Amino acid sequence: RHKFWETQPVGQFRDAADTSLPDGPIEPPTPLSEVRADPYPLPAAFEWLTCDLDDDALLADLYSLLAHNYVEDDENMFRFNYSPAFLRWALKPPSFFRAWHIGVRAKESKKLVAFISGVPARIRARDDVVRMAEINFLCVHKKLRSKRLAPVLIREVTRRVHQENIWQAAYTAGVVLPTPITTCRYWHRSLNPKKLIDVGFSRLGPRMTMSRTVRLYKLPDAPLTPGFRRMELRDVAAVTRLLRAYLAKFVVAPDFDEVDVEHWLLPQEDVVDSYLVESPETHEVTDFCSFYTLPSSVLNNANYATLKAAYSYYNVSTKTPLQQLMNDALIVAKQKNYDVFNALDVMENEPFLKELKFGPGDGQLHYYLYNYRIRNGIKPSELGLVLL
Ligand code: NHW
Ligand code: EN5
Repeated sequence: RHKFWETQPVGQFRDAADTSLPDGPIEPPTPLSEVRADPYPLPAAFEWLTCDLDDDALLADLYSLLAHNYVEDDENMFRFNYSPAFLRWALKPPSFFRAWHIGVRAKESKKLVAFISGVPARIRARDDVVRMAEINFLCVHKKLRSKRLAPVLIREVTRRVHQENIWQAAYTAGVVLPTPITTCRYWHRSLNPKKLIDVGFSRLGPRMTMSRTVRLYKLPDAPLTPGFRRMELRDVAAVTRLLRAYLAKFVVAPDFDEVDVEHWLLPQEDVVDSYLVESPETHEVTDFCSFYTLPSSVLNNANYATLKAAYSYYNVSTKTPLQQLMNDALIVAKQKNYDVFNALDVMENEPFLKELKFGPGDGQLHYYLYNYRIRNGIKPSELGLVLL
């Protein structure tokens, strides 16, 4: 069934019943001298290209490959449209490796036709903090699909990760592979219901009129919580403390330090937004919420070309109830003209999703670890990791 995945150190469907297998690495590291020294062979017309994302022309080529060939929903109505600034942010975190930004181009035309990337991360699984690669943006041009290029890209990124003495990875996919550690559902909160209905993202409910629907999703003009404000550079230490304490509750979560928090959570226009609650009395930072910006192209619609979507990222509440905090996140997203606010049922999200008028989407997101077994998997509520 899975000619490629059967050969890889991942949980195999056939081992699911075996309770003797322990949590942790599936196979041990090999000496670095035994890591294959040269790139895997590509079909003759193609060549590897290590991408320099500081090069605006190369970044534009990557943006365009993904904008035309990356992930679509099951009915091919929408396609993710990661912006160039977002890609630079996602792929250049602290201590990133340029060798993990891997393109494939046509030798003759020099056109970029495929891509895969990794970035380094420390991820904790139970008590074990593991150096991993987060793998993302695997893409093969539509005209080159089903030719077994994806396994070559995956083997090549694996080789380059091994060269850095890293032996585990985390990744997500909308498709089922061997074997998810957990399966999450996307939830959607309409901010601009009329547009969402016009483009086919959502439907008018039974016995609902457009004006009743617009009223249903109405939000206040400004955040309600006193002391709610945008995160700034001076907040990095406080946010790191809040986030580390919170993420400790989950079975699988990133191990963020201040350097990571500055990169992943300091606001960047149209890339990542973070807000916090600073107590008006004590000036203590007590709560935090964040979302990232990932528009989707609207395919085949006469009136609209893109949907502006916010995706819930990391949220921490210690004083302000999480539901109230997320309501303020919806309000600022609405102020900033987002059409929809999306979230997964990870961490403690489930209760507020229902209360704040999110509805379940038709998409799922499966989470995977490479060369790391977690017996029986975990529940979405035990997962403290959000990948982009
Ligand atoms: S998930 C988004 C993936 N990208 C897209 O869906 C974009 C649109 N689709 C495409 O570009 C986020 C192509 O359809 C792709 C497959 C390239 C997906 N993950 O070349 P073939 C990520 O980026 C397996 C893993 O003929 P294709 C995460 C498939 O099961 N494997 O197919 C990426 C089959 O293997 P099997 C996937 O349609 C994580 C084989 O590929 C997959 O032309 C990567 C068929 O290949 C997917 N999303 O190209 C793994 N989709 O065994 C990282 C298909 O079943 C692992 N396949 O026969 C860790 C590595 C690092 C380790 C470090 C220690
Ligand atoms: C790697 N980082 O399917 C990610 N999106 O529900 C790669 N559905 O937008 C893997 N089909 O339900 C990504 N509207 C896997 C996800 C791929 C994209 C995807 C889904 C997630 C999605 C929308 C549109 C469906 C269009 C037809 C959807 C319903 C919204 C409605 C709003 C009002 C309340 C009820 C729900």
